[in-house]
Order: sequence, then structure tokens, then C-alpha cells
Amino acid sequence: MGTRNLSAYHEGSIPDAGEMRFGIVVADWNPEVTSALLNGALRTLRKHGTRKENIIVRHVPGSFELTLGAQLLAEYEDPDAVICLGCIIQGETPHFTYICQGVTYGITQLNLDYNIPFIFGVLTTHTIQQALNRAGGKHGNKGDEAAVTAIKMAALQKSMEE
Ligand code: DLZ
Repeated sequence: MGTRNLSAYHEGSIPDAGEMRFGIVVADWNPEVTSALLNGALRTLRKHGTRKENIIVRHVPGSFELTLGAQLLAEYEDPDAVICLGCIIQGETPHFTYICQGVTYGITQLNLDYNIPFIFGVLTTHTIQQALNRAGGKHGNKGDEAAVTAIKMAALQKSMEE
């Protein structure tokens, strides 16, 4: 099976995001990758109608800090969903595993603790090239995928309130 293109989705199936408000927390470790993820997420949210003033972007030093950054956005900015963007690349030590575990657990826990979605837009790759391939390269952009997931999950949450 080929690698899925992260930017390929069926346009017609995406809810309108004109009345939605999003937080984006982006890790500055591997910035050439995470800035591309951020651009993808911003472009996709805007394409589906989200107003500029309803997208709040905050930076954190590394992926491990995404959990608290996302929680702070949820607490102070009243978003319909929070998108977490990061890039963790395997090094020579087990550090990779601990950061991956920490942020995966942290974001999962936020999804369970709050009544809004927190989206896992974190690349976990063996090499920088694999990450670049998924940040606007040959396999698309995980930022696009994260934004589409945020819109869909925010719409699901809103539909429950109706
Ligand atoms: C320390 C570290 C390492 C080795 N690798 C990455 C990485 O590939 N991607 C990433 O987002 N962050 C990395 N970090 C930083 C940690 O996430 C965190 O910021 C520090 O451990 C805090 O001191």
C-alpha cells in the first residue's frame, strides 16, 4: 500500500468553518518542518471559511510542551478545537520515545478532560527527509490534515449541542 497523501481529502465532505474558532499550538523544535505544518493548517482553515481573528496561534519550545500550550489555549481563548503541531525526529538516544509518549498521552488526556477536540498534528519520523515529505512535500502536509480533522471534530461537537 502506498503512503497516504496527507493533503488529499474530499472537499465536499468538509463542514463550513465560518463560525468556528481555533487555537493552534506549534512547537519550535525542527522549525523548518513545523513552520510548514503551521502554514498548511492556516491555509486550510482559511480555505474553509475560518476568519483570521478566530485563529489564535501560540508557540512552545518543543513537542513536549504542546500539552500545556494546548491546555492554556483551551482555558484562555475559548476555541472550538485546538490543533497541536510538532515534529519529533528519532535521534541516537531513547529521548524520542519519551517525548512521543509524553505528548501522545498528554493530548489524549486533554481530549478526555475537556469538551472540545485536541488534534494530534505531530510528525514522528526517523529522518528529517521523512518529515519534510509530510510537511508540504511528496506526501502532502500533515498541517492540512490536522486542520480538516479539527473542523470535522468541532462540527461533531457542535452537532451534539443542537
Ligand atoms: C530535547 C528534544 C529532542 C532531543 N528532540 C526533539 C524533537 O525531535 N522534536 C521536538 O519537538 N522536541 C524535541 N526536544 C525538545 C522537547 O520536546 C522539550 O522541549 C525539551 O525536552 C524540554 O526541555
